Amino acid sequence: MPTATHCPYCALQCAQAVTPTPAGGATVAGRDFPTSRGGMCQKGWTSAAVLSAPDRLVRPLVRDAAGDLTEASWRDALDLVADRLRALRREHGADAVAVFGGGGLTNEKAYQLGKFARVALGTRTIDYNGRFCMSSAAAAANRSLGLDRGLPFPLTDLGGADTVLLLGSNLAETMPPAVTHLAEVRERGGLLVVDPRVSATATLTDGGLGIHVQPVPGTDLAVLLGLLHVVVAEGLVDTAYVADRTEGFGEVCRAVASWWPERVEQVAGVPAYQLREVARRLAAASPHLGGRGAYILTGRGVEQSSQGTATVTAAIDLALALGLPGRVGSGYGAVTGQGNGQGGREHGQKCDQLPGYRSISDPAAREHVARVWGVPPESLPGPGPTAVELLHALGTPGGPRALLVHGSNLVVSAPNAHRVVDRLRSLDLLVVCDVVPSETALLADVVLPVTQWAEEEGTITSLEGRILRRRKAIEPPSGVRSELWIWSQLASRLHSAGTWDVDPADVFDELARASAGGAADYSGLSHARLDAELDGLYWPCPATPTAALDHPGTPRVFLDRFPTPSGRARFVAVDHHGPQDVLGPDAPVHLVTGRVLQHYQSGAQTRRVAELATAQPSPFVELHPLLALRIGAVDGDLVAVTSRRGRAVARAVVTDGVRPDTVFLPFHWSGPGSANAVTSDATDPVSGMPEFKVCAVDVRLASTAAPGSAVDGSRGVTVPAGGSPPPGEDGMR
Ligand SMILES: Nc1nc2c(c(=O)[nH]1)N[C@H]1C(S)=C(S)[C@@H](COP(=O)(O)OP(=O)(O)OC[C@H]3O[C@@H](n4cnc5c(=O)[nH]c(N)nc54)[C@H](O)[C@@H]3O)O[C@H]1N2
Ligand SMILES: Nc1nc2c(c(=O)[nH]1)N[C@H]1C(S)=C(S)[C@@H](COP(=O)(O)OP(=O)(O)OC[C@H]3O[C@@H](n4cnc5c(=O)[nH]c(N)nc54)[C@H](O)[C@@H]3O)O[C@H]1N2
Ligand code: SF4
Ligand SMILES: [Mo]
Repeated sequence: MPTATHCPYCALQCAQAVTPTPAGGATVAGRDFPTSRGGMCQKGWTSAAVLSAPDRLVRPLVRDAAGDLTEASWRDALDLVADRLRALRREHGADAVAVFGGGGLTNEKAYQLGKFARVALGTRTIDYNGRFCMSSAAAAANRSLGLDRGLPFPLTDLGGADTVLLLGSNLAETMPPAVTHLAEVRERGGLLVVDPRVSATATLTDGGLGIHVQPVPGTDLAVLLGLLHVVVAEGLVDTAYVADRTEGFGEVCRAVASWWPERVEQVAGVPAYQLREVARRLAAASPHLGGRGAYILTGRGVEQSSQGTATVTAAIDLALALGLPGRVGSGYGAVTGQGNGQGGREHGQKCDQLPGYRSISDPAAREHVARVWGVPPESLPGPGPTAVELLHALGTPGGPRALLVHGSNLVVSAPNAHRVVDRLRSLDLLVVCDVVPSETALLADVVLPVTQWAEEEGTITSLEGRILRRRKAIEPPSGVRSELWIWSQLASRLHSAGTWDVDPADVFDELARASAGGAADYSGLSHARLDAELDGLYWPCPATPTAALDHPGTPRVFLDRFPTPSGRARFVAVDHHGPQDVLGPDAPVHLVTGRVLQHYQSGAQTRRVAELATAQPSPFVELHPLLALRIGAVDGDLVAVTSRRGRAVARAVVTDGVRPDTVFLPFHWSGPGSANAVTSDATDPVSGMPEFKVCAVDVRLASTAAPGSAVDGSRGVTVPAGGSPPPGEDGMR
């Protein structure tokens, strides 16, 4: 019997039917669902292969005296971790133990990890890879709209609009099945794509189906200020909406006055006539001028910047001026990335947050959550450092001495990777929970093999804020354990207060209680209720006095009011400065980074799937024919991309799909082709988001460049091959 579940990878959470095979693996088929419409991308179709990766971790590994990772029993591995955590805590204080989580963890795990950090470890030092992903969009939406739900409307609503403006999102490669929801908009000629590359998504505008705007990398904020300038100058503002539903427009009006299109053209390289055309198209699609509706959506291309929060703020300001948010058929949204990128940012993995999207600095929130956890509110630590600050502090005087990693492959995915590897190596204790020997796991002192995706029960909150059941379809290898079990074991060894459930349904019930009354309220939900609702339910979904009147969930938020103190959305004035890593004679070319269809993130999972690895076997760099000519490179040559921090060597793909002043490098690989050896770890002052997308580089043939060093996790490691673990003691392995 197939089990109804959802894809292990991105936030679209395509619906799957997973059937176990007699050999211990599984087959995966598409299943009808509103967002994926039965479809999947190549990663989804091949996702079962990760379950039986040849080097799947099936036993705990502990680094021995010779420096090799060798097998250990669960009892020994957990005793070792607990003993060392206790000692470090005694010597250096609770904050010396740091935790790094992931947006791929289920809601149950994300919640329990936040609780484990605050209650069992008592540390404030916790953050997660969502800082690299959703933090700018979240910070801007919270500030301007009072709430951060990536898409505050169902994805299927897009089909009814005249225009969709996609800012720095390559949906056609990062969520291919979602492109079906743009079909009607394209038929109306209304797809507007802003990307410095001719991405797969930009080509969807070809043939009169829309407009591709190709700015200089890192100048989107100027483009948005220019668009709002045109809207104001040409009298296209929805004045009734601005008066009824917003505040602060006057200041924004003044701020955009100096961003006339010809000035934007100078800064961003976008023709003034094109800016006017885009602004007019958006306005004509807006309801107040009789249009069917317009959407403005942001992706990582504009968010992963040192002015990411400001850029999203400008996108929201533009949407507010046109009267889009909180109207059926129009709106602003951020396209959330990781499988549980939405739920993973609601329940306490963030450094300043408690479950239900509550602030850890809010006395009432601390009181409520502490009661659910059975601990005194004053025992909860305060806010900690954001991800990049946390990573930079590792092993420094006064910084954390230990790090626990759950669901992130930092060595490949964190910015300025050489610095990160350096910091990881300086730790007294690195513990990594993973399903495969990722580059980060290979650096660890202790590696704990965990269950994944189709091997466990749980819930995921998709990019629309829709809570879905992830179900167990196959038995995990006998040596692996769920992270819920690992935390309960460690909590008991650390003599922690509180209860540590291991059944995901029980953990969900506790999460629901902890979230009650918060912005992301799940208190009306349970695994049982979600099992009865095959398409899931949207939050907020609060508990009601009687089950007969269950709350139906909230597909569209903001329809009546914005959850700000005044009930109005806030215009916030911002200004453009540009990326922090500026071009110079040593680094005259823009590097932009991003994704390809076949690989997921650090590639830890997809590089292990034969079909995907064959389709995209190695790192490559896209460069324009003019730049290729200048450095004497042809297709397939090895090219060195060098920044002020490091370099990557990758195969040249010569294409006029990038600007002559820009190269593109995907970040899915480690070793000599690691994009993050090159990227900048400058961060956004509001969100802490690193400037992944744009930095300054020198580009030349590898044979003529100075030698560099590769980023990888090797530390003289021997990883035992997978297989059945030896019998353990007391049922523990
Ligand atoms: N295939 C695949 N799909 C994925 C993932 C994956 O790793 N692989 N990851 C998932 C996750 S976690 C995320 S966050 C999403 C990300 O989804 P997207 O945001 O769609 O993905 P990216 O490729 O990171 O960036 C999108 C585009 O930004 C452009 N860009 C770069 N610099 C700039 C700039 O300065 N301005 C503008 N306007 N655009 C710029 C790039 O050229 C790229 O085409 O994808 C999800 N889906
Ligand atoms: N240059 C550049 N760098 C980027 C980006 C970019 O656009 N450009 N994008 C950034 C973004 S948006 C993101 S989201 C990050 C993502 O980058 P990472 O945080 O590295 O994310 P993944 O590669 O998904 O790593 C997840 C790890 O968890 C493991 N895993 C899977 N399931 C489980 C589980 O249930 N429990 C545990 N413990 N482990 C599990 C996987 O095997 C894998 O090793 O990369 C960021 N880095
Ligand atoms: S689009 Fe995302 S959720 Fe859908 S199959 Fe591909 S990776 Fe999985
Ligand atoms: Mo992401």
